[in-house]
Amino acid sequence: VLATEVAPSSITIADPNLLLREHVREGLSRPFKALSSMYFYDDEGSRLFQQIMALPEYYPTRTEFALFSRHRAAIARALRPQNPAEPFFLLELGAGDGLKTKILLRELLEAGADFTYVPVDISAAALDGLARSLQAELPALRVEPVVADYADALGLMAARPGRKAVLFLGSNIGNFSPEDRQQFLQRLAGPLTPDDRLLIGFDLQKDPRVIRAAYDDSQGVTAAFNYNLLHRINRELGADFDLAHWQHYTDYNPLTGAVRSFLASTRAQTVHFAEPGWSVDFRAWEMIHTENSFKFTRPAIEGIAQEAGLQVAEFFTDEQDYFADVLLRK
Ligand code: AVI
Repeated sequence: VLATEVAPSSITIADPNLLLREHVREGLSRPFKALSSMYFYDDEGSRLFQQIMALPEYYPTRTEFALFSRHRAAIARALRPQNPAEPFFLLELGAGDGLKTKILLRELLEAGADFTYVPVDISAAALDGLARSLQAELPALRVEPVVADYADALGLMAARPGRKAVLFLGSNIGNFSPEDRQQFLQRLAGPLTPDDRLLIGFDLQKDPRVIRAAYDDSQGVTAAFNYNLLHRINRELGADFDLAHWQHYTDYNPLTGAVRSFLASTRAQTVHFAEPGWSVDFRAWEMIHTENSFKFTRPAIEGIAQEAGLQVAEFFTDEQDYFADVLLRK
């Protein structure tokens, strides 16, 4: 199975680093410097994220996996059409390695559902690995992988006629700012019909120490994941970030539910870019905000759904109420 590449938006890109360069230029000229976590996921970043998911402190992945095992039959029932002969697309945004999705795919195949699995991910390497493992483990499955970012995936979905069940798992929803999240959900909900279904993974608020440890693990893998953004910028934009003078810093605010990750400049320094005349000054302990990972409550999720024109049809949780996979519909 070959992954289909979708060119970002409708721009013709002669320079493959154009989007990153424009993003970095804009983000590092703000009064509070910021870069999007979307750029974490080059091939090395995706590999590091696979490592994060296996860390003892990083509870979301194994919790959602346990949740899927616990509710596999009910989730499959909720996503597939009532009429078992009706074909549908199972689209997964940000599919990654698809580990927990395989539980659902197996359940649907065993129940004789007629569906095509469309995993969408920004990393071609992650998607190729997934396609290969699916071919080996579930040879009867119809798979159509697509390499695309979320914006393109939304366009792709709107253009694909037929009944859809859309998966957006792993608390990827938590990585949006509240404004971007609402915009994304509205665009996602727009083309859905009342027959379509949406399953979104939300990480729930819990002991703040548990949350904080998940984003500052003892082996330093999350730090390496954050630093990889600077390695990427050095490589792709010819910058000279000296990693000896940057630190990974994370905080969790239990009042807002926001985990925020930063790269802290440990001294005053100037970073140069390949483009002539482009450099950026950093004060000692100035931060680059690199990621949000929001944690939610059930009432907040209901409010978020309502604002996007969606209703909560079912709310699946694990034994500890750490994580929720929420079934939404129009
Ligand atoms: C992909 N996303 C849901 C992860 C999260 O938990 O926000 C990314 C991550 N960042 C640090 N650790 C994991």
